[in-house]
Amino acid sequence: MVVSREMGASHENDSEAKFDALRRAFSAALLMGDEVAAEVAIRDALDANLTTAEIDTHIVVPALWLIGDLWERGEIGVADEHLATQISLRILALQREAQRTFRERPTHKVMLATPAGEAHDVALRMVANLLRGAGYEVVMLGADVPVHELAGFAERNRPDVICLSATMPGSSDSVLVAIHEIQQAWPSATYVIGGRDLTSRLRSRPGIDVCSGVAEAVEAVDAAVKRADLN
Ligand code: B12
Repeated sequence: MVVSREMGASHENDSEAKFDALRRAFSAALLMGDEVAAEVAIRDALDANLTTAEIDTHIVVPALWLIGDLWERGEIGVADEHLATQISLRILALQREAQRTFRERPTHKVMLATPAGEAHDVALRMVANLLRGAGYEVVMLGADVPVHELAGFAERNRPDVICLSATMPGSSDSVLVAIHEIQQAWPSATYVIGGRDLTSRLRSRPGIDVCSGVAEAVEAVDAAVKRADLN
């Protein structure tokens, strides 16, 4: 028992060391605007059999947060931040190519968007990747979508689950307005939502699951779909 606990701890240390090395390599590549080095870091992560959720959570997300902190402190410029974001978005595409898709849940459709005024959609793109990998049919509308468009699109396309994200102050109000409008047009959907402005203000309630990280998305959508299937 003692031995297996020690082995468990050393396995965790190994994983942490692996995440740490890859996170440093990826962050350095973003800071230098070196797309090739960024891709090498992510290919190393894929070769080390890290899952998409692990790569997002332990490598790409902290690197982007670091970029944001340096940008806020004026240590890097807007162009550096934009380049880091573009490289990260290309990395998500690379992950998507590398991903094997299991068609386990092909009959369920998930729609993703950020409401009008919210430009931050990297987290949702990660969620889209994870859901595709899990076999969901994914409809990614992207950022800054007017509320009436979201409602109309949902009514026409009938998603089972809708994922929304809110980063900027005030965006969670837009998310709540969007949910209200969509519910009028298409009442059958349930919601999985996240983003720093939401998690600081809202808690999960029936029909709306508030997640703090992209790695929670598949489980939350699975649970939402299961509840809907039972009804
Ligand atoms: C990239 C970036 C941009 C890009 C976005 C491009 C894009 N396609 O998304 C651009 C250049 C457009 C941008 C614009 C702006 N930005 Co900006 N941006 C960032 C940056 C550097 C990274 C954001 C990011 O992608 N993070 C990685 C993602 C994966 O993590 P995350 O969003 O934090 O999400 C986590 C959770 O919240 C959760 N999650 C989020 N959504 C969802 C959804 C679901 C369904 C689930 C399950 C989970 C989930 O999962 C993630 C963790 O696993 C951040 C820095 C930071 N600390 O985040 C600043 C940051 C968010 N931006 C900021 C600012 C101020 C702006 C601008 C106002 C700048 C300006 N003066 O123009 C504009 C506002 C635009 C707008 N109206 O929305 C501030 C926000 C401060 C605040 N809250 O008040 C930050 C924090 C930078 C800073 N430190 O000052 N930005």
